[in-house]
Amino acid sequence: MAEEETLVIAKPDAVRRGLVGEILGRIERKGLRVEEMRLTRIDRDLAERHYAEHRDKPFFGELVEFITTGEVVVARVAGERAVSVVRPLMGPTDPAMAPPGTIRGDYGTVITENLVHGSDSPESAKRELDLFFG
Ligand code: 3AN
Repeated sequence: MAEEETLVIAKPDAVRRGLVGEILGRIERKGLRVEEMRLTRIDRDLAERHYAEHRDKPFFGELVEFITTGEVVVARVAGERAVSVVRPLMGPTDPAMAPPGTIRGDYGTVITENLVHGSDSPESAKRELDLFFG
């Protein structure tokens, strides 16, 4: 058994479009648990810390801009291999290329507005969970 925790964020596009239940429902039906969650707004400072690894990327400004445009739902999700299990449920970063059956593949077309964030490693998960729930 490899019980893990990961951070899931339903991004502002998901909240605006009423897709929070759909996103968290898919994660729950897969067999993971939502252990803590809240509707919140991410301010610029927190967004820049959360996305620190992308600071030098050309899309950094757009990324921070978008995640701060509206309310998000942040969730602490736990279960067997939770970090690895959430990623394929989300689908690839670009929704236009994401296969049907994934969250991004079923609901998105625009790379910035890709509905959901999930930590990409156990180390990122720990850092991100500390930022949002520490
Ligand atoms: P993922 O969310 O699939 O782990 P990352 O960590 O590579 O993707 O990128 C973080 C976020 O940055 C993505 N969720 C997406 O919103 C944005 N992003 C990544 N690549 C691009 C890009 N080429 N152009 C615009 N935004 C991007």
